[in-house]
Amino acid sequence: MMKHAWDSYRQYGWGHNELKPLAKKGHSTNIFGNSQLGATIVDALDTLYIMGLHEEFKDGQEWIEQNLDFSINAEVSVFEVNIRFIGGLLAAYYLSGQEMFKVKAVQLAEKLIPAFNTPTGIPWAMVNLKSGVGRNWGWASAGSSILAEFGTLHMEFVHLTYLTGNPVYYQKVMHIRKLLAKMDRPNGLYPNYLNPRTGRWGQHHTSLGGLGDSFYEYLLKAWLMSDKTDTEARKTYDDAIEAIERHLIRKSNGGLTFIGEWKNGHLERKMGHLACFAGGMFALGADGSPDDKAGHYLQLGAEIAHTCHESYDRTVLKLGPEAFKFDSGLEAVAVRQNEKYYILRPEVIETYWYMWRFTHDPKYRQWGWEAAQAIDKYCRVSGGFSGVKDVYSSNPTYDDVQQSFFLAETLKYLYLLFSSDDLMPFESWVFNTEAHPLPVLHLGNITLPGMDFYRVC
Ligand code: DMJ
Repeated sequence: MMKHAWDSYRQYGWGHNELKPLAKKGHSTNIFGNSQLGATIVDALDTLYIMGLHEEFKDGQEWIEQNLDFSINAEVSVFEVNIRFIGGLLAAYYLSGQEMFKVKAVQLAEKLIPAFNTPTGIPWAMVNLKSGVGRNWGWASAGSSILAEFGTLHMEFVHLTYLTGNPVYYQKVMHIRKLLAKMDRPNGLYPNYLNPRTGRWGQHHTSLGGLGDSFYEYLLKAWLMSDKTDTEARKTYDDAIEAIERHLIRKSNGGLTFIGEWKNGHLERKMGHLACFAGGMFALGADGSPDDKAGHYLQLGAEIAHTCHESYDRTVLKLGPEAFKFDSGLEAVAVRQNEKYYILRPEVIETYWYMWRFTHDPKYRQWGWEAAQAIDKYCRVSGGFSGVKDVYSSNPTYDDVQQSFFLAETLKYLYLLFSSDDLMPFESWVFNTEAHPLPVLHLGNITLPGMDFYRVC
């Protein structure tokens, strides 16, 4: 499947950000600006490496060496470029040892730094790579920045400081952490919106799915990546998850545990496909959780995995919808037409993989295999893989996009699910939110440059 996805992109979309597998031409969205940054190449590199597809990796490396240039007039998403490009380049560097990847990652990071020029230091959602001018999405509440966007920079930025000795990256993300720590949280929950001019929360919406998800993931992973020395991150994660469990996690009448969305004091009984990643996160965070709750969190991870599997199993295509409800007799099914699509997302398979590593219960491989077969049956077309618009229709139409995260995440997690545990072991690697592996930093007594800055402030 990886060969088909890559070869198709190589043939029809090379250098474009993504591929339109039916039209057989390049594709891009506004997260990458009006640019041809080869997002699929950068996102796929480490998957190719891990799978031993070295010729393809070399091909991608050459393209990056010769063509990837960030001095362009393009307005890009700071979050997306960080998790896909900086994450992808850093992982390619750590796996292959090729300095060029590190150099490109640092060049790109320099282009993102102007996004932090706001009155609070909370970055804008978008930045123009040439002018450095930043702004926020028009749709975000009251000009706010998004929690899952400004809260998903930590892993990559700590590595940038570690690799370059330049304290700036570390200081930028630690500043965000300190600012959040000082703020009041309604019911202990972090709202998804924060205004970077005023430093005030926007609408009080909280989600473990879209707009919130990877903020929580990065708290846990900051701790793991620091060889469990960043106890401040761990404590912040534990407190946040406790509040989420109290206010957002419920059991349906049919016994399915789900994660709802908190909207101005009201729980919406709807779970997004994106929130399914949390099963894996709970399992990953079980060890080290307070008050001997490791068993509880592993169980919670298993329950979320089960619910998300049900969301796949209750469809015609055996692929999960974008969002599913737990209301008026309906359980784990999408209601609205515009929530019935599947765009090759990885989160459910990601959770199967973490659950497999921690339990070795064969049902996770079984479920992963079902998903792989369904993707191959319903999403494979002659020009690659496409998302589908309705997982409840036996005759679905295609969206004609091969997302770069399909190669970065979905296929990587599937491969790892069927590999032995000593491939990319958790003792040595932590995966960023785009599934790019970064090594655990065994710093011992060494402090990162910039840490002192925060000690004295
Ligand atoms: C990916 O880009 C990342 O996993 C992100 O954190 C959330 N969504 C997509 C895939 O669904």
